[in-house]
Amino acid sequence: MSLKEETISKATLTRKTVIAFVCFFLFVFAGVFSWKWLHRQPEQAGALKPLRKVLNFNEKLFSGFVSDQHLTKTFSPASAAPRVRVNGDAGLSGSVDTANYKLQVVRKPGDTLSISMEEIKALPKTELVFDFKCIEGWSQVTHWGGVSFREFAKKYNLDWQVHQKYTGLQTPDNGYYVGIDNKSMLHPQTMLCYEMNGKPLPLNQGFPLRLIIPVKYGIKHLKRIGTIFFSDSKPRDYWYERGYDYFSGL
Ligand SMILES: Nc1nc2c(c(=O)[nH]1)N[C@H]1C(S)=C(S)[C@@H](COP(=O)(O)O)O[C@H]1N2
Ligand SMILES: [Mo]
Repeated sequence: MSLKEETISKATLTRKTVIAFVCFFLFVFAGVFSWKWLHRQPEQAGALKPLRKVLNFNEKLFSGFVSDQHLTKTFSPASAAPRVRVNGDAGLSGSVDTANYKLQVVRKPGDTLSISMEEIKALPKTELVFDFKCIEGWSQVTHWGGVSFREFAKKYNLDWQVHQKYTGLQTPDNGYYVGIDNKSMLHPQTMLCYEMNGKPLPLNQGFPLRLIIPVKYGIKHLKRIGTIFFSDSKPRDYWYERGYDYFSGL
């Protein structure tokens, strides 16, 4: 292939140069203008409204991919980290009244089940070793044990409850709270977890009971569950209120 040199007139050169400069300044202007416009927009749940709209659109798109057939990759217990990273302590201040701890499950307003840890531990136990991912950018292979939420819901006849769109979970002091779509709650690997590396959960990692939900980022794995409830509208969510994605799926 030979490159052909082309001679153009001075007028053409001037015209092309002018067009290039006009385009350049138009793009800069459009960029600055869009940026200013964006920052004049009102906030919705901690995020500027147009950005929140994008997050909501992504949620619609990606929630279609949550499926019982897609299991999180699992590892051998030997490959789990012996020292598990601790992150986030909202809702964990204060002590737990271990002797009297009961999980509260609101079947409907005014009808709440109180379930002891003994009752929860009597249910079939499952274990999971998987790569736990935090939205801040770290991940770690960790080993958890508990009862699958599906199994738990079946045992306590929460049938029509889990057919509502969402489950809400909160710490006993309401300091941390999450809302999760029930398709993800009923994923076969989602569990109410009471063990880490074969031992009871440490206090700062959710003792006596936490959520492990591998189809979601760490922010949804609520530590120290006080109350569980169900609803067709989105339950309030700690990080959503601070501008993060509600769905936070993987
Ligand atoms: N109660 C409570 N649960 C929480 C948090 C928190 O601040 N409070 N932080 C979340 C976040 S951001 C992450 S990454 C995981 C971390 O779990 P770990 O401390 O066991 O590693 O817990 C989640 N659950
Ligand atoms: Mo996180």
